[in-house]
Amino acid sequence: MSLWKNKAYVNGEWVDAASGSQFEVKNPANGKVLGKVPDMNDKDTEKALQDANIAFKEWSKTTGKERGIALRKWYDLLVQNKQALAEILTAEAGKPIPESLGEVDYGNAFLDWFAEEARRSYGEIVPSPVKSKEMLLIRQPIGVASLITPWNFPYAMITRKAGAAIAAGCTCVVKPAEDTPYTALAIAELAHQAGIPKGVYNVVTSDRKNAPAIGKVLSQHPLVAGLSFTGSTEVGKLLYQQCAVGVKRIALELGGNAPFMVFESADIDLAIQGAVASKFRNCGQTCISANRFLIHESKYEEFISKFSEKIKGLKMGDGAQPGVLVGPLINQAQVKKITRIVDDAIKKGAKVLLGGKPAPNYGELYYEPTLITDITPDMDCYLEEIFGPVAVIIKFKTEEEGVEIANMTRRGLAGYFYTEDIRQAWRVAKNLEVGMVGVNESLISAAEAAFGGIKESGIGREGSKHGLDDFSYIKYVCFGSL
Ligand code: TXE
Repeated sequence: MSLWKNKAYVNGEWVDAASGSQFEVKNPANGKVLGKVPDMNDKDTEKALQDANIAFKEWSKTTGKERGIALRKWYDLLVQNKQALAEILTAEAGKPIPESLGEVDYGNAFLDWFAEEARRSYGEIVPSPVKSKEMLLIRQPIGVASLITPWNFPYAMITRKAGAAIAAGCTCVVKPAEDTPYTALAIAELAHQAGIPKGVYNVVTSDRKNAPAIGKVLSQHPLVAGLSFTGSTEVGKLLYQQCAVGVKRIALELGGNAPFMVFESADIDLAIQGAVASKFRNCGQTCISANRFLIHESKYEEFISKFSEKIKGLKMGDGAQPGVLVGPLINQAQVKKITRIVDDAIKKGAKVLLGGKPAPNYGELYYEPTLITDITPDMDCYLEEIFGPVAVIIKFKTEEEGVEIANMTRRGLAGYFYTEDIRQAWRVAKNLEVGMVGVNESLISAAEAAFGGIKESGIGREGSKHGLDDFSYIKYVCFGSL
């Protein structure tokens, strides 16, 4: 059966919007319409929440082992359908096929991980201060979870959240990004085939214009216990406020402004390899992508010259074509954003060494891999998450100065640095104001590790044993007169 589904998935059924409205989804590589899916609204979302709430009554009574078995069946089907899932992902998100295959592996790892963690949701027996009482702390699922996901990792952001929610005993309503609903629906088809009970995993699709109304329901409806969101800081802050009204749980992953530092003793070839992977993966549209390259003055010229050579060799094009390493941006809004950020830097005195403009010969949504130097703190590229194939380089003289520059941002998701000095490695790892650090490594994500940020990059951790925390609460049970 095809994994391309043109309907939303609610309560185990494939459904249209009650209004019958649909919206088009396009392939960013060539602008071709991939199909139409339901343009749902707040009322459709409310119905999904009600179904999820009914399902919660049964699902929350299952054992961790039973939930693990269910997740494992789903995982097995996702693994078997890896190629087809990656093709859907590339068609709607534009990333090269090898990257999509990597994302499917990465995303599946969360179901694998949480299938096991479901059985390890331990509580505690607390030594009582008095003989007449026994005290226990047990973990319980919070209830119905709202999951709002972005387009840059349309597969893994869903499995990372839904895997944790379902393992904890919650049911969920997912609202995928308007650019990439097909991946979410393909995952739903395989949930269905795997026998995930109706109402446990629901997908509500909508165009951008309905997202605010749906977001309001998903953060404020009385049946919602908590919300997990990955996306922009702007929308994250809004959802945080909305969740505050009903004192709902919230987990936010809001992107970063990662420093990528190269110190005096660094293995420069290793650093270049890491720099290319970190910056140009998914055309730079990754929340943990290197945003500012901070290079020690002793390595500056060498880094720029070697990095430039690598960038020149990156093949741009449709991610479905073999050998392509840099695909299109996701939509016009992102092209405009990148153009604004680069133009602002140029206007304020930055020097463009490579690229620096859109690449319309390839298609409407392509932007040339870009390298810019002479960056100053007043430039947008210094302060903002770039989210495109644009590398900006800053020179520093001392470790202290480098770390200070690295921390001069309101964001704190990931940070990377390259050094062969073990004392420096420990110092800098502790001093960077981020939630995740790569030391001589730029690909750090794993289901086993805790993913998340500090400052305005968000709250909560996904993956690892902490991944269940946002979807469970601790209940204190006191037995008297035993
Ligand atoms: O994000 P939005 P956009 C950053 C990145 C990018 C910028 C803008 O810097 O350039 O954000 O991207 C849904 N209530 N990241 O505009 O709007 C939307 O439908 C509820 C970083 O695409 O935040 C989609 O499902 N939901 C990031 C999701 O929010 C709303 C990933 C993300 O879209 C909503 C993506 C509302 N009012 C962008 N408005 C990361 N952390 O990796 C929109 N949405």
